[in-house]
Amino acid sequence: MDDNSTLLSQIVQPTDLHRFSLKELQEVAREVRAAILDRVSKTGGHFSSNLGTVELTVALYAAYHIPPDKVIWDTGHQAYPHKMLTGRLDRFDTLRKHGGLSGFLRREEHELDLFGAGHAGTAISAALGFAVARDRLGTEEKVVAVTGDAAIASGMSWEALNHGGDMRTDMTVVLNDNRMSIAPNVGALTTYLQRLRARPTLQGLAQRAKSVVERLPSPMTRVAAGLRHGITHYFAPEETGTIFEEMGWEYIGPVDGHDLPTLLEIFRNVRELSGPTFVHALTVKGKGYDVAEEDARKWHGVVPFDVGACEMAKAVGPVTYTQAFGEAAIECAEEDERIVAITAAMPDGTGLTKFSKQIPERYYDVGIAEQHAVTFAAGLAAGGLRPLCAIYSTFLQRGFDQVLHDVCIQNLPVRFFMDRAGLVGDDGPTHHGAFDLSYMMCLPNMVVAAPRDTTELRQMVHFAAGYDEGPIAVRYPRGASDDRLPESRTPVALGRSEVLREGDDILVVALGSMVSVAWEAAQILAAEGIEATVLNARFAKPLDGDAILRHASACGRVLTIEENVRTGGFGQQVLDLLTTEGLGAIPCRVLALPDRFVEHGTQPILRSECGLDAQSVVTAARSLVGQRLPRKA
Ligand SMILES: Cc1ncc(C[n+]2csc(CCOP(=O)(O)OP(=O)(O)O)c2C)c(N)n1
Repeated sequence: MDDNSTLLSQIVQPTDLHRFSLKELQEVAREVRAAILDRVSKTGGHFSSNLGTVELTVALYAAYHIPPDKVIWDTGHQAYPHKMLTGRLDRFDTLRKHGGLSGFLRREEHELDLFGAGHAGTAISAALGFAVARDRLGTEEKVVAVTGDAAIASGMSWEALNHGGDMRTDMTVVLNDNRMSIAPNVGALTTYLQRLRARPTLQGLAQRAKSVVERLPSPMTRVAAGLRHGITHYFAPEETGTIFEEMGWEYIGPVDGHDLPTLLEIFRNVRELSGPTFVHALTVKGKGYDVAEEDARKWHGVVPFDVGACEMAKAVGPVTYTQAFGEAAIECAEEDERIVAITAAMPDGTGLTKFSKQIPERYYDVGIAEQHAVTFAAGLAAGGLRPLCAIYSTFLQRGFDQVLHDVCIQNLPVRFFMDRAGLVGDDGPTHHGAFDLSYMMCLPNMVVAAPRDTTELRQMVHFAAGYDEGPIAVRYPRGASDDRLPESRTPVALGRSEVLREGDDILVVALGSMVSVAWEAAQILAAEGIEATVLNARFAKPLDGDAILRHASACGRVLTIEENVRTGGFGQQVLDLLTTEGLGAIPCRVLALPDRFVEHGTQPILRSECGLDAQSVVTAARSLVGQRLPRKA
């Protein structure tokens, strides 16, 4: 596929497609699909969603004039064809690698990544913004939002449809309906879209209209042929209006999203329309690669794989935090009938798939609806149940007001499990869980804990499940834990830390994923004659004030380390404690994520770049130990 003679390799911008014939465009689509297979099988990344958007993207980009026309993609994980048709094919070997192409959309990466994405449900709102800006600024380009059948179920998509349908703004929404979220899609809207899917496709109608036209006497033929286009593209006569039409959007569909000639004709016609238009395209996730079509869930995101063998390497290795949570959640539910589990469209990612199979009656997948998930959990708690609300750190950002207003003010016993806390790696800035300590610790009533490893996570899940006093959040990173830490275990108790090692020279207070880093640094320091006390904080809120103050005064120097932004984070709470309690003169250093968005790359690269590795702790500790101690009063 590196052959410069391919049509795809000649395309540097979407308008290059305009010079191709239909047959050549079909060849371009074939080449895009082959390139996805070739590149993603080597780099890993999002796979089946991208195989589903090939024809859609080629047809859109051939029918519209981009630029100045604008296509805004939702989430961005299905926009690899877009990247390939905007001159980035030759950089695909760097996909999701440090310094390479992002797996999502970034305005910094390309001028046709018009609106950054990574979280679902933003495209229709953003496109409406572009359309209104166009109208106010007096330009005439067309604006299209492409969204998925799971993303469109999110609240924000409906807020935007509601607004756009009422404003009558000229824009188009293309619904890429493959019936899948990452897992099978859920919800009443899915059932409704299913009913729309069952209607004859426009291609089917076109076929029917064609046969009617052909059977008409010849004088009628020309008139009828002229009408055929209108008949087939603007209504399905036997049906009532769709919900989209009721909301002010011209509904066009359903249309086979892999039928390039029809898609082209439809998009060329839609481009000539004005007002809010909604195109419903039916696609197949994983299209063109059999095993991915059969199991789009497994092939949603892939590690490098052997194309011929159609098989991904099985992940072998220690238990991940996600698995540990999933297993502990089941144990807790078996012990307490009141326990229910909630996910927002991430059963596999949060580890709840096993729970959903074993205890289906107490499992709720609410779709991409994090805000609802939180308030639903609050309602369940107020109603007497004990919800485990498992949402990635980054996606829970969506539900901040719900955590504050519905959970914390009412002090309800909702248990949050924030997977992917800290640096997640290849997904980059939209997905790093860099803020949850700050946004959870600032809330009255909220308890915040972070385990040092998967065994401690299990302990914390059990602790949280039995904590009836109010809300509690447990945050843990992507992947598996470091098992080099000492095996001795003490029970988890509210606001109590654990001393892993004692030394006189410096106190290192570490939280969660950073405990093993602190431990490793302490071994290096010991070899240099610097003895550190390593405290596994366990709770960021409430802090174990007694232990921190006691060891801080004994050691005379304090270093904190956490995988969260510095501002409003764990270290700042420790500094505040020391100052308030009269130990403000002790030399301290806070190691935390910087006040900037961290790019994508592997977790070890990013952690070391951000100064959150053992070497950085060693350097900081050496410098603190080298500082003169404050004179004793
Ligand atoms: C707010 C938010 N929650 C969850 C996710 C995780 N996520 C990424 S893609 C995806 C499924 C998207 O499905 P759909 O919109 O139908 O697109 P498809 O992949 O099927 O093309 C989910 C849940 C996310 N990106 N953003």
